[in-house]
Amino acid sequence: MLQTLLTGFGAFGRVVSNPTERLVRHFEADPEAAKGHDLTCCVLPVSFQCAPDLLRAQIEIGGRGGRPFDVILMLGVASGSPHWRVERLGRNADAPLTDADGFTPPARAIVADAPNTLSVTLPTEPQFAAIAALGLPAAFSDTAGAYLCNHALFTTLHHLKTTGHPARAGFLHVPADEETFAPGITTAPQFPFAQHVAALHAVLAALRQQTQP
Ligand code: PCA
Repeated sequence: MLQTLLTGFGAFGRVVSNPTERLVRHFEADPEAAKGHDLTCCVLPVSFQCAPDLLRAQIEIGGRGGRPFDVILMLGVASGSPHWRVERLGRNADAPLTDADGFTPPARAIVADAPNTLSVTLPTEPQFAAIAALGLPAAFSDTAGAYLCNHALFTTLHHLKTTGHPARAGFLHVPADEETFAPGITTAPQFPFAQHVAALHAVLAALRQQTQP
């Protein structure tokens, strides 16, 4: 059984209901949903000040019985995306974009004296293939944006690297679903939440095959 940390984000900006929060809650409520994974589920606030600390704390606490995580799969909504985006890189750069706390970070490196990019350590091809096999649009991505998702991804990859923690970490950006925005305010692509659930099922199954400890 893999010890797996599954994270999503809460609401921010025009995203009144983040599908990744609902996905994490959905899988948390049904422990059988992710066969082969002992899931620890965590919904993060869209907060530059809180999210990285919460992630680091959860990684140090570990999964069931304090066992170290084998897999860290982070989810975020890419609200204008027509694809499920399998992220390949975290970038060491913030942009002055305001978070849900009203905080705006300066445009600068996230971690001074760290590399410009860090590669995710979960295998990406099986995630892509799992989503595509459902007939859903999947894409690889070399930028997780310049907002909280990238910030959380980069700080987590950096933390794992500098502490020598064995967990493998990755990030999946999902498109909007029918509840993401208030009605009528956007023409962004939207997919039924049931497809989000199916995609995450498939990705977790693929990761189980690829990452047995
Ligand atoms: N998406 C945002 C932050 C939280 C989320 O779900 C992003 O792509 O950075």
